[in-house]
Amino acid sequence: MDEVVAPPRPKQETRTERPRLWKVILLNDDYTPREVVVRVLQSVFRMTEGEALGVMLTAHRRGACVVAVFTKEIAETKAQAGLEAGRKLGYPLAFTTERES
Ligand code: TYC
Repeated sequence: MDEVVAPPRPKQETRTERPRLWKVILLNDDYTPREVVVRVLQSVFRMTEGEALGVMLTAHRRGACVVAVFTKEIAETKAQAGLEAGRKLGYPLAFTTERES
């Protein structure tokens, strides 16, 4: 049987762009109790108590701390959820989002 050799296929350019990532940043304030910050970080960002304590202390000492990195929509949703969790308890806990790189 004759062998049929397929002609080489033209190379296809496939460019897969990496999704841009956004940081969720916790901001320090003078009113929210430390335990509240830790509790909100644990519930909204699924952190262990130790992780949450570290992030809270960094924000407390330096003014802000990156909590986590997500795609834009998830970062904004998480920041809003953190803000609402603090507000529900009567505190002005604040988060912002910032594009990474
Ligand atoms: N600075 C607050 C206090 O002394 C605690 C705190 C830490 C608040 C981090 C917000 O993002 C924050 N009670």
